[in-house]
Amino acid sequence: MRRLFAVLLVAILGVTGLSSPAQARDKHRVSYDNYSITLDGKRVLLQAAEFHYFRLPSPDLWRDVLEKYRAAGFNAVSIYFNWAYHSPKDGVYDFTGVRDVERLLRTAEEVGLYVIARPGPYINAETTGGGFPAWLKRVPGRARTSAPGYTRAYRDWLNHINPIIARHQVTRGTGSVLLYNVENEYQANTDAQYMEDLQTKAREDGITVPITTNVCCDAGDWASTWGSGQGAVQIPGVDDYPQSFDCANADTVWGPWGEGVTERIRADAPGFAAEYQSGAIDLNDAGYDKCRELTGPAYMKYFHKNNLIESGATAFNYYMGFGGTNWGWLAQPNDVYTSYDYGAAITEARQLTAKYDEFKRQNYFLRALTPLTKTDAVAGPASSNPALLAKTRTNPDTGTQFVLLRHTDRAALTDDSGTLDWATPDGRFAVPVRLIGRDAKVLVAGYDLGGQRLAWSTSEIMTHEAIAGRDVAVLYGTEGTAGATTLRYSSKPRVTVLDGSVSSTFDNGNLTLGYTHRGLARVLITGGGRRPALLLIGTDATAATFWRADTSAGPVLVRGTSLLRSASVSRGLLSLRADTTEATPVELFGQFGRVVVNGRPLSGRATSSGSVVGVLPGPERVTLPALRGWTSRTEGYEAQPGFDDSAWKVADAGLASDDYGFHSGAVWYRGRFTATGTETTIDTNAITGRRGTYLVWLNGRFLGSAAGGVEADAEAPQNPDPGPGHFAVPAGALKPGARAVVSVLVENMGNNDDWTVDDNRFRQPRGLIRASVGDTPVTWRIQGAQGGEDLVDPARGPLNTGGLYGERHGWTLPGRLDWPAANPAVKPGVTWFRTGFTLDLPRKQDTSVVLRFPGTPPAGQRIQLFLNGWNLGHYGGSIGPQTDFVLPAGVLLEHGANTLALAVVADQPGTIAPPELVTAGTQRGGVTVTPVTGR
Ligand code: IPT
Repeated sequence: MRRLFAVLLVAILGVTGLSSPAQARDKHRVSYDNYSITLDGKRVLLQAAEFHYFRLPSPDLWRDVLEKYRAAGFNAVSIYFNWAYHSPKDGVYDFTGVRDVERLLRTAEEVGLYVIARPGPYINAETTGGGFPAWLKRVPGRARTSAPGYTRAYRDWLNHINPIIARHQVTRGTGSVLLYNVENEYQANTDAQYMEDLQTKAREDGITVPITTNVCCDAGDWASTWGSGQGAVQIPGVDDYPQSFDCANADTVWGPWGEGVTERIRADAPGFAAEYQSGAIDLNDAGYDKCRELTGPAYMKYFHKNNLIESGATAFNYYMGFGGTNWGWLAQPNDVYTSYDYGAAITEARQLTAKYDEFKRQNYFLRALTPLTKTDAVAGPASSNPALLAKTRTNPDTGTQFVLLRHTDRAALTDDSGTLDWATPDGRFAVPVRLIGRDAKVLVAGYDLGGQRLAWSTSEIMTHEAIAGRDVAVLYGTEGTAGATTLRYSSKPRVTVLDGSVSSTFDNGNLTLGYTHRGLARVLITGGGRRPALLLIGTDATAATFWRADTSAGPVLVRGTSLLRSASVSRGLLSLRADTTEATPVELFGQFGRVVVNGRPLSGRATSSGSVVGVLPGPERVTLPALRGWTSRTEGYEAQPGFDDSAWKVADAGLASDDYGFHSGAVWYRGRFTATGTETTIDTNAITGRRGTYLVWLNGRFLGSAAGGVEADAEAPQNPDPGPGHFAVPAGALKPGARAVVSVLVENMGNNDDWTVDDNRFRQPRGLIRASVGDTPVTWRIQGAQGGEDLVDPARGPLNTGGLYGERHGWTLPGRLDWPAANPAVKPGVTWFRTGFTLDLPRKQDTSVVLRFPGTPPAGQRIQLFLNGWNLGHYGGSIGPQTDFVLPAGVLLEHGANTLALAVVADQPGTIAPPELVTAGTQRGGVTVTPVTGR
């Protein structure tokens, strides 16, 4: 009965968007209409970036990244919750240590970010199994449907994750979760009941915020089904990846997947770009710098702004803001390698890029220009030059106009000028404009800019703040181009040009300023019947030097630091937490007396701009130790005929490793048989996922290796021979009647995702799927990670280690082992290298350390690197182009002894080129990072 009621309730909710009775108890009310989401009746423009806590195993660094999101002007973070990351075994869940999502949600709230919570159950995200735990492979019933086995399993996950999310909802007044996302790109599927059940379950578990889902690719098909029918969500969102994932061709690609205009699925809900491309997976091993170029500032200017005005969407989530690391066996191997840097605005090493600056310029604008939360498309100004297009939206209440200026031909690279015949709310103007190449600008007219009235401007507005009784506005335009701004005054105001070259005319109430965008011009306007205004008119680059933050004494603008984390004012004392990459002048606009930055007093002097300037110190020099004292040890015991495998599981029900609870990384097989003497080949087949391999021995003798199969190809799902290997039995190796042992080491690379559902792709087996020695019967035993699903190391979790001998015997772990000095030569098989290094990095400074391997990743070697027991990467020619591996602080002990272990699986003789430690950046400031103990 309760269930029926809930189903009815969701059906009603789904259709009308009304709030549920549960909300009657809520402290805050989240609602929406066709324009925007509202919080307690106030319109919100939701500007989120995606963040994956499971790709950053250091909870203190979650704060670092989220503070960087906030500082860029994002007001929200979108988070997938990864079922596989929390559940090693059916019924077993862990939410502690690096899995403490309660702490994550608390941090998001403290930092001031709303949360879009995305618990799946299916998440995709290039994670192993698309977020499905590997044990789910053995649960019958098609995943992502109403099949009973799957339903029981996913409900258990939701039983665990939903209450955590529920506790942190905005509606409860105890958190910042604003939206709840069910499933992921479910468009290829048809089980509406399942989509409905997920929502019913969420409501039963206390979710009262609006429910959304992210719809892929061809949203139009969904409008009829998911927009209104059974399973429809309240606020459907759409995923747009206009630049594709062709990073190798970053310099020529321009919108092969369309204009990226977010389609609207429901007329009663706001447009929501649930995933809007901001980076890419590196499908063709071009390296993430190329992905960053593919989705760089030029792309962001054109596509983001075009989407804003074309779609009128008011909720956005950029995928990714920071990508992070596929540490351990987290990756879905077919599309990604260890780094999930994604070419995002913040690099995997947590450094800010030119994309970050562009986000800041755009985000600050979206935040400041509140009329953007409610706009209708209208006919815009006519352009005198047909090469230039002016698309317009207006706020029906304020009349404010937002004019998108772009090239008519989106691919045009030309430099074009023209005049807009612009009927603004403040009169009709002939406005000269210019656009160079694939740029786009959102120009504003008819806007109450604080206490000023902006008639129009050909500069873009970054932000404006009411500070100490005057308006401080930051405007910007393309370096070297002309700009003009018209403001309205009842009488002629006094215009003082404090810096730069700016002309002014006053005519008929219109004060028009003319200038060229260059450096930073400063214009003070007083009188004219309004409170004073300070216009700071810059270029893209100078605008990006500004940061804003709110304090109890009003907003502050800070210029010159490399980051502003937070600001607060107490009894006139302004305290800033800010980072610097070098000693730098800093300028502060705000209402305060004394200033401390990172706890140290700043001695400043007042300027004619009404600001305070001072100088901040930069970081201390960092020298990292050379990695010396390597020791090494060869394993391969399992290949020896006499090895005691009596404790191993007997593989008498097929060979697939998941069936025995071995889900990550290496798996050993040992097959015993009595030879007839006539055997000539050992024929095998293994599925590892892309980039995997397997090695075969006979009685301790290495026979060779083969590439593991993928079987992820939708076109050939039944491929009967995906990872074949044929190994000749050496002459005389098998005597008639003699006992023999074949040993196989399979390097599984993680599970496929299940993007299309209909082929149950995540279920494809891993490990050996076939092995025969002629017609001779063989009995097999199998060994993977120690303990299998019963984790011996729950802190590092289910995806950290596989079944190499050294992994099973603690060779990954911190401490000293009494090994001989390293011999850099490796033979086919597994060789381990270990060393230690002690760090004492400068305190109150954020140093990002990476482990760099020299040169191109070698063919024939696959190296897993463990730092203090944490598996932080896979390096090798057949794995990917990556040579730099981020060592996140927390896992990396910044003040103490660290242990580095490398497990080398070689399929041919070679030598190891040892890696070195390098810094990817160092800033004074940062967050305090405590060692990651896992508990
Ligand atoms: C979209 C997925 O929703 C997301 O999980 C991630 O996989 C992303 O792609 C690519 O990184 S799917 C869309 C590209 C069709």
